[in-house]
Amino acid sequence: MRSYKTNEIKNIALLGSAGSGKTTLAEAMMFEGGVIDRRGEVASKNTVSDYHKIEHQYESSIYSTVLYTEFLDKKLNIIDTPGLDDFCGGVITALRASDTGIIVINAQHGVEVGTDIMYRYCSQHGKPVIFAINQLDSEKANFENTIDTLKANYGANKVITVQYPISTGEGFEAIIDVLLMKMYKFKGDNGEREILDIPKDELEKANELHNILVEAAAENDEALMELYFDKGTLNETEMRKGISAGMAQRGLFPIFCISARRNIGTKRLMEFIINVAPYPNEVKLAKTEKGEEITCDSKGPVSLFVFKTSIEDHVGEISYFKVRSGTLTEGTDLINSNTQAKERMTQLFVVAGKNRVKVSQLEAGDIGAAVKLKNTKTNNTLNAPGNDWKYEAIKYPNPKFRTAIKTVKDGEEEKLSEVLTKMHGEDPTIVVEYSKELKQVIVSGQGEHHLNILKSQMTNEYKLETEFIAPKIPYRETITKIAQATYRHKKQSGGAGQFGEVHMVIEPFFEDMPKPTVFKVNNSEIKVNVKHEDIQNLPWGGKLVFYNCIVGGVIDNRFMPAILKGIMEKMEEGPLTGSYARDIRVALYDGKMHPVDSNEISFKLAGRQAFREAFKNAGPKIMEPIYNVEVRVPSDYMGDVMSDLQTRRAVVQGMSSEKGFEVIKARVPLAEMNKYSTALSSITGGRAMYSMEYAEYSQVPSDIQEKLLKAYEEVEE
Ligand SMILES: Nc1nc2c(ncn2[C@@H]2O[C@H](COP(=O)(O)OP(=O)(O)OP(=O)(O)O)[C@@H](O)[C@H]2O)c(=O)[nH]1
Ligand SMILES: [Mg+2]
Repeated sequence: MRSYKTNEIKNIALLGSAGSGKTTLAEAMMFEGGVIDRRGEVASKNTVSDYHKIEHQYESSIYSTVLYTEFLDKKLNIIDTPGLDDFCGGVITALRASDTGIIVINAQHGVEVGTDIMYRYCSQHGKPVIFAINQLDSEKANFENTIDTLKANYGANKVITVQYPISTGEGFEAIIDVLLMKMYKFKGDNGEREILDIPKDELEKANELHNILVEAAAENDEALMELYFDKGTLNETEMRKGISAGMAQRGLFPIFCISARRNIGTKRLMEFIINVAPYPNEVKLAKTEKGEEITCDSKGPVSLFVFKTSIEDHVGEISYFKVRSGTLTEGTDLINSNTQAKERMTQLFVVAGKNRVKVSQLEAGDIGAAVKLKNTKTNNTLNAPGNDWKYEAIKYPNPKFRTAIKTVKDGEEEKLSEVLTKMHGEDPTIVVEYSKELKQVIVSGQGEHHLNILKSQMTNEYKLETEFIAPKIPYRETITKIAQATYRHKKQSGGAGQFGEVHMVIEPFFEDMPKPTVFKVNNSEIKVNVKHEDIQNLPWGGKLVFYNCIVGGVIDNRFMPAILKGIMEKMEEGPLTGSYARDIRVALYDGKMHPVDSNEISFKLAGRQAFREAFKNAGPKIMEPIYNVEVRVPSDYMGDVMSDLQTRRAVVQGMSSEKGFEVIKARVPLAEMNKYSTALSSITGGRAMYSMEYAEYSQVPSDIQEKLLKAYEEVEE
C-alpha cells in the first residue's frame, strides 16, 4: 500500500447504541473502498471487525477494532466500537485515536440511551459528530421522529439535515441530498446508484432544507456569512468549507441517511467524510502531560501514542498507535518515554481487524500497528531519541461493578493473576485489586455483563475455571469516646518468665487537636506530661497518634516500639469485625517492668490487650465507605429508580433535568451498591446509566452494626 500524507487521511470512530449497525456499516465502507470484495454479516460471524470468538458467540462487538479503507485516493481509518456501555473502554479508546465521531442511529428506535451516551462522550472529547440514520430499510423505521428527537436533544439549529429519504421501509431506495441538490437512487444491494435531478414534488421541501443548510454553513465562518448576505446563497465548495468549520466548532451536526445492510448511502457518506470531515492536522492539538501542545506535522520529530493493545493467536501482543508527529519509517529506533525502554519499530502495519498489511512508513495523523514491542503498553508514548514527550493518558470511567473472583481449582492463583494482567492490558476498564485487607482478589468493570464476558473468556480461551463470590466491604473501625485500660501480661513457666504492664487512655482523634495534659475518664482525672509524640499516617487512611507520657522510668523507652507494635496489630485487625481501625490517639501514662522477666514480647502483648479492652469501652463504631452516585434516567422511570435507591440507604443530594433525562445525585453506602448496574438495567430496560465515585467513610447505622458484629463473632468461633 502506498504511504498517505497527513492531508490524505481521515480518522473516524463508529459509535452508537448496541445493534444500531456500526459493524455492518464498517463492512460496507471497506467494501466500497475495495479492501474486501464481499460484505460479511454479523450474524454469519464473518465480518472483518467482529473477529473475536467471543464476538461471534454474542453476535455483537465487544472490543474496538481498528480498520482502514482507501477511498477517493485518500485513506480512511475507521474504528468500530461496541455499543453496550459495559464495553465503553473501547469507545474511549477510539475517541482518542479518531478525529470525527460517526454516531449511527437505528431509525427503528430513534435516539436511544446509548445514542445519548455516545453524544456525551464526543462532547467530552470535543469531537465533531455526524449522525448516520441507519436501518431506514426496516418497516418500523421512523425518520421524522428520529430527527425531531435529535433536534430537541442537541439543538434545532445545530442538527442539520443533509439528506432525507423519500420513503422508508421495504421501499427505501432513494435519498434526497440537499447539499448537492440531487437524488441518489439505489439498485440492488451492492451500492449501485444513479444520481438524478430532484423530482418536482420534492423540490419545495428540498429547497427549504437546502436553505437551512446554507445558512447553517455560513453561520460558522464570518467571511462566508458576508458572502451569503451578498449572494443570497453559497456554492458547493463554500458550503463544504462552512460545514467543515461548523463541525469543527461542534455547532453543526449533519444528518445522513443509510441502510448499512443493503449498502445504501454508504458511499455518499464516505465522500462527505473525505471531503468535509477534518484532517488530523485540523483538530485540537495533542497535549503532553506537561501541557505542551504538539503539532501534527509530518516534518516534526517522530512521536506516537499507543492507544490500544491486543493479544492475537500466533502473533502475541499488537500495539496500535497513532502517529502524533513526524514520519515513522520501518526499522526506526524509538524511546518509550514512560518506561525509558528502547523499541525498534522493525515492521509497521496498517490493520483491518486481524488482517495486517505491511507498510514502510506512516505519517503524522495516521494509525498503524506494531507487533511484539518489548516494553510498551497502552497509554505509552514513543519518541525519536532526544525527545521526552509523554502524551496525556486516556482516562477511563470509574468501575461500576465489583466482585471477588477465585479459581475453582486450588493452586491456580498464579495463573489467575497472569490472565487478569493480560486481560487488563487488552481492556483497561477491567481493574484488578489484590486486597490484603479483604483477603480477596477483587475485579471491577463497567457492568455485570462485562465481567461475565471476562469470566467466559477465561474459561474458553485460557482454560481457567473461575467463580465470582460476594466481595467483602472494606469497613473501618473507630471509637467515639474516651476510655482507659490497664493490662498486665505475666507468665511464669519454669525458666525465664514474661512480664509487662501498661496503663493507657485512648480517645477519638481529630485533626488539629492540642496535645493532651489531662484526661477526664471514669470520674477521675489523669494528668499527663507528653514526653514523645508519634503520628502514624495509616496506609488505609486516617491516623494513629501515640503519646509516651511515662514518668519516672516505670517502663523503659526501649519497650515503646513493642507496645506500639501491639497496638498496631489491633489497629490492623480491629476488635469489632477484624477491619482496619483509624483515627485514634493513645496516651501511655503508667505501667510496670520486672528487672528480669520484662521483654519486648511481653510489652507487645500487654499493649495489644490494653488497647483492645480500651477500644471496646470507647463507644466503638463501624464505618463504611460511602460513594457519590449519579444516575441519569428517562423521566418515566424516575419513580421506580428513586424507590429502589431508597431501599439502598441512599441519601439523595439533588435532582435536575437535562435533555429529556432526570439526573439524580445521591450518596450511597458501597455495601448497598452490589449489582446495582444489573438492577438499574432491569428497572429501566437498559435505558439509564450511572457512575459512582468514592466519597468518604461514615458510621454504619446501629442495626447494621449489630448484624456485622454478630457475623464476625460467628466467624471467630
Ligand atoms: N434491516 C437492517 N438491518 C441492519 C442494518 N444495519 C445493521 N443491521 C442488522 O442489525 C444487527 C446489528 O448490526 P451490527 O452491525 O452488529 O450492529 P452494531 O452497531 O455493530 O452492534 P454492537 O456491536 O452490538 O454495538 C445485525 O443483525 C445487522 O444485520 C440495516 O441498515 N438494515
Ligand atoms: Mg458492532
